[in-house]
Amino acid sequence: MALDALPEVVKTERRDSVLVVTIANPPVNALGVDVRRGLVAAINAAEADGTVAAVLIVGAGRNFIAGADIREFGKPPQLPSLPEVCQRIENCSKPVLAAIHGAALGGGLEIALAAHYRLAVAGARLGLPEVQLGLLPGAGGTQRAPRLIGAKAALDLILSGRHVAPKEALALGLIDRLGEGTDALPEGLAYAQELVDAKAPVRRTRDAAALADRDAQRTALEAARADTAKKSRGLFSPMKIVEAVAAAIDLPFDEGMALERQLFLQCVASPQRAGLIHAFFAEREVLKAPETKAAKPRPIEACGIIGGGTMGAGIAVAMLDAGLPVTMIERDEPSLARGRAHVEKVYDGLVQKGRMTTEGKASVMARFSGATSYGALAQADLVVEAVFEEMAVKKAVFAELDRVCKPGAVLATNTSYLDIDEIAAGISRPGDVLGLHFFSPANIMKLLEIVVPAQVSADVVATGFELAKKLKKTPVRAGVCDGFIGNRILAVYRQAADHMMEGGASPYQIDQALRDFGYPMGPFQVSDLAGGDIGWATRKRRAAARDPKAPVPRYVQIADRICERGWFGQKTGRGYYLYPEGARTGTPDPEVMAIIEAERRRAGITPRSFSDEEILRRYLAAMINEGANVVQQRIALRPLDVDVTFLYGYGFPRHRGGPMHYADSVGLATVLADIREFAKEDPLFWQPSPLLVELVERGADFASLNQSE
Ligand code: T1G
Ligand code: NAD
Repeated sequence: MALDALPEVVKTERRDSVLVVTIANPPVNALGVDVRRGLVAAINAAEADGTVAAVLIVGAGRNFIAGADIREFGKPPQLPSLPEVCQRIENCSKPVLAAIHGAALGGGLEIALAAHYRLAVAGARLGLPEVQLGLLPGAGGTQRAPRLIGAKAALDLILSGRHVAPKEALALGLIDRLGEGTDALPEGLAYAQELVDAKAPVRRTRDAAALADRDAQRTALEAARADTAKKSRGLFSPMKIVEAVAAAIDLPFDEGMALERQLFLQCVASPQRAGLIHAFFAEREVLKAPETKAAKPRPIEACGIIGGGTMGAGIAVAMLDAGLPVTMIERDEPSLARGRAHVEKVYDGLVQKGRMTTEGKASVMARFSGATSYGALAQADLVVEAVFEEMAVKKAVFAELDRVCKPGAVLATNTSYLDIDEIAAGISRPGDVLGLHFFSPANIMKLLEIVVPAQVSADVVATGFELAKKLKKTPVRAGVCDGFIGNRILAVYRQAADHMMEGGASPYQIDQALRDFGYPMGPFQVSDLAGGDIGWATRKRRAAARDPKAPVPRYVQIADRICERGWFGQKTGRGYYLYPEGARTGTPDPEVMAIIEAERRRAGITPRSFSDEEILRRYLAAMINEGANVVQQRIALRPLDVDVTFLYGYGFPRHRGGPMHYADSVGLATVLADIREFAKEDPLFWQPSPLLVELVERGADFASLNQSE
């Protein structure tokens, strides 16, 4: 392929005797088939042109190359493959230099490793993050990186997927030179000319000798193997990575490459790859809400928080961590002092751990102020209310905010369940009211539900998304209903768990089944962590609001019996589990089992056994079914919004992609059949979602509803 016939995404230009090859495939120069073909053609052309002495590869735009085109996975492969492209570069008879700026990740770093010389400028990020997609570096990364930097460093890079900055890359031996400036092209040209003037030889990474001391390399490998066995918790690709690097130590290069290919294709075929790649794209798609496309966010320079309790303090820390000034309002001085203490406690903890200096803490706390009079919020751009979960208290707070806040201020509530339309309707500027539902601990949990009331202006919603970006949160747009997306669905699958517990399964078996599925904790452990009293308050509120004419759903009273004893979980030393001396991991409690057996007798239930498999089917069917209702009622825009909510807010195992993606992987017809089976014993609880029924009838899946509007 002549240079003038190259695909648009690869451009070439001569600079004296250097052929500059520029990858220009926005947005991140992913190595799609055209880029691969263009790269091979460019190397062929350089090889054939006697006046070319060296080749310089650079990326256009913000990045060098962000890797293989992830969208191509799962589709029929197109040649040349990336390993072949890398082989072509490495086999070039003229020095090839890669000059890196921005991201050189995955296949992007593998291209650079196949080159003979590497330079990086300030701000570059180098890494092999394939493990985060359920994959392994499949274009020589597991064979070339160890030869260049040794097995230990290579395994750390590939198993963690972390990005390294240029200085560390130089120290590791990943690159040969640090660019002085930030523009890779002139830095690369200067280095290439230097190589030409010095008649520098080609230097194939396949021949690098960092693995020479085989024993030391094997020791590092065995340590990584043991560590991976302990830490990979059911993940497929980590152990494949260890096997591939073992080949780099034990096998000749080409045999190692062949084994890498086999292991790579096994990872591609694994459902975990599909789940992790779905999560990768879903967490980017959630940012694309109608309002963020339609409107510009309002400025956010100064923030206010009403309430300095568990959530108010956590939200204040999240804002302070983002560099924002925060004013906290509390009812009275003692409460304000408590609120400030909650905030300071977080930073004191960091200072104690040596992760912050006292000066650092002082400069952060300098942006924190507190008051008991709302007047202090007159200049706030955005205020988040986090007071008691009572409508009257919240309405009183919003009346105050309406009185004192400047025009254009965004007035947000952190309510978990209350009707935000009702709160908005109570003030003169309902268009400025938004739900910002943080999760506890608010300075840690990544999820932020952006709850959109009926009267809100689009730029207010866009401001919520902008705040999420500043706070490094993952925002999900949610409609107004009882519990929005997450807590609404949680309430349903928690009931399914309670039904199984009353029906004969122990809470400890249920928790174990969910941990085996990949959750860090089961539902009863989560209840003990969050505090049983919160759920109890919600159940009481719901019972009081229940429509007496509506059919009475099955109600399991076990949790109430436990809460009546004041056993709220970790904070009271016992809940479903016992937590001797403040232990974080609980032990099963025979007294709880006694309560459960008593409740079964009271409810006239003869307990039966549940297999782990059935526990999972019921628990996930309840989650998926209510997820479908939430999508159908447009509380969630798409199934992927439900997935991201559960990945970032409820511990759903990332490699399974989220409940709706998981449902597609199981088959919606199977899920529906299960629900219809379960409905035979409890038709009131197990009502198939009309959306689920419709999709099964149409032979469609949830993924078909994820296309951007
Ligand atoms: N392929 C396809 N699309 C990609 C992509 C990729 N590799 N990387 C990013 N995008 C899209 C992304 O979906 C978004 O699209 C847009 O680019 C901007 O991304 C054989 C097997 C590079 C650090 O894992 O980490 O190589 O939403 O919003 O915050 O060994 O993107 O605009 O439509 O994230 O500036 C390994 C993945 C691949 C790196 C930039 N590479 N990317 O972050 O922008 S596997 C990775 C990132 C591989 C080989 C193997 C980040 C970034 P849209 P963005 P950003
Ligand atoms: P909390 O009881 O820990 O704190 C509430 C704080 O509000 C108290 O410090 C109280 O003094 C203060 N307050 C009450 N009335 C006030 C007023 N009129 N003016 C100023 N301050 C006032 O409660 P929390 O757990 O932080 O919950 C706060 C809100 O966040 C609730 O709406 C809750 O539903 C919601 N929420 C809680 C969680 C959670 O896990 N705790 C998670 C998400 C959302």
